[in-house]
Amino acid sequence: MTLHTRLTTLLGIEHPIIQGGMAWTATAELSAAVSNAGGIGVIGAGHMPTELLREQIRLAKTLTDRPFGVNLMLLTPHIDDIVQLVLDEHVPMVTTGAGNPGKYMTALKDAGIKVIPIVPSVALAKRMESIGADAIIGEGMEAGGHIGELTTMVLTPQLVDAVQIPVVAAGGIADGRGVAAAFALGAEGVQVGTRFMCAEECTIHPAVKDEVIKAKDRDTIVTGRSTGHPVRVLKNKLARQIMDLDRDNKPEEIEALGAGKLALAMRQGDIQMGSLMAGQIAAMVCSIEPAADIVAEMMGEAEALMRSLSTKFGA
Ligand code: TUI
Repeated sequence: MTLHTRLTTLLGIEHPIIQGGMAWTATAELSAAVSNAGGIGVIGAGHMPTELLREQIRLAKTLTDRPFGVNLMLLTPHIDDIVQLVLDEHVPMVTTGAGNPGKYMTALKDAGIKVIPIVPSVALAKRMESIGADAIIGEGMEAGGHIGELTTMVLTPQLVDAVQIPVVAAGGIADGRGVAAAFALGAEGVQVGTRFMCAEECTIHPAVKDEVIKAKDRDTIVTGRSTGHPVRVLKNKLARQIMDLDRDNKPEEIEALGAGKLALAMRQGDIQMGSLMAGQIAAMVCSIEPAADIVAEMMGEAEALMRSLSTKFGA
């Protein structure tokens, strides 16, 4: 059995796994490794300067012949330049996060780019389908980084019922059980972020990988609710300081304190004052492995599990 779905056909990939386009984390090296493994890697543009992203895209093209993507983080002030760059570089696919990509949809589609918005709600999913999205990623609040309000378990089947385009489940998925569960809910693919933080090819600071591996079930927290942009992170000194400011309802001070802190963690390895964005499933990420092993293990487990479930419960 291989899990071929409308998503694998749409993207021309072997396995229905999208690697989360994590800012300062999902670099060309990781993305190319996931694409080479038969999933699709996604470079996280985040707040990256345009020229650096251009280098990353070109590096990915040297590391893989397979399709890869770029995640457009819509809150970044120079997002217009970033969109122009992905058009100029003929990136095969984009995911979008932290906003509504409607303004860019026509230009991206006209360039032949597959557009897969990440949505936290049914309403936004329907809007995205109506303006031509190729698929949607429904991200539950188990995920790391900027999140919505609904869980993956609750969001995924509602999206599947609400739209005709393929639905990809995200948030809380790091092994074959998560993949099989997503398929049971009607998803045609999964997006995986936190587990790929601990891929060998992921270039984040090793101290952050250690924190993910050490994390237990209750070690993440949602900070910054008062800013309107809640963010799930591993608990550390920065997270406690932001929680204090949240309690005192000081969103401007949170924005100021948070600036630059993701790169401080991921690139410089400051695990106390850096922003350790990671999902709840960090608790189940226990080792550093090549991206190809992660993809093969997750898909193998999912296929075996689905087979054994149908034996156990099938007619
Ligand atoms: O985008 C993400 N995760 C992210 S982005 C990021 S960088 C950042 N740093 C600090 C504050 C905010 C962002 C770190 N992690 N995931 C995809 C995602 N998108 N999750 C939720 C959403 C979302 C939320 C609201 C998408 C659309 C949306 O629409 C609002 C609207 O305009 O309708």
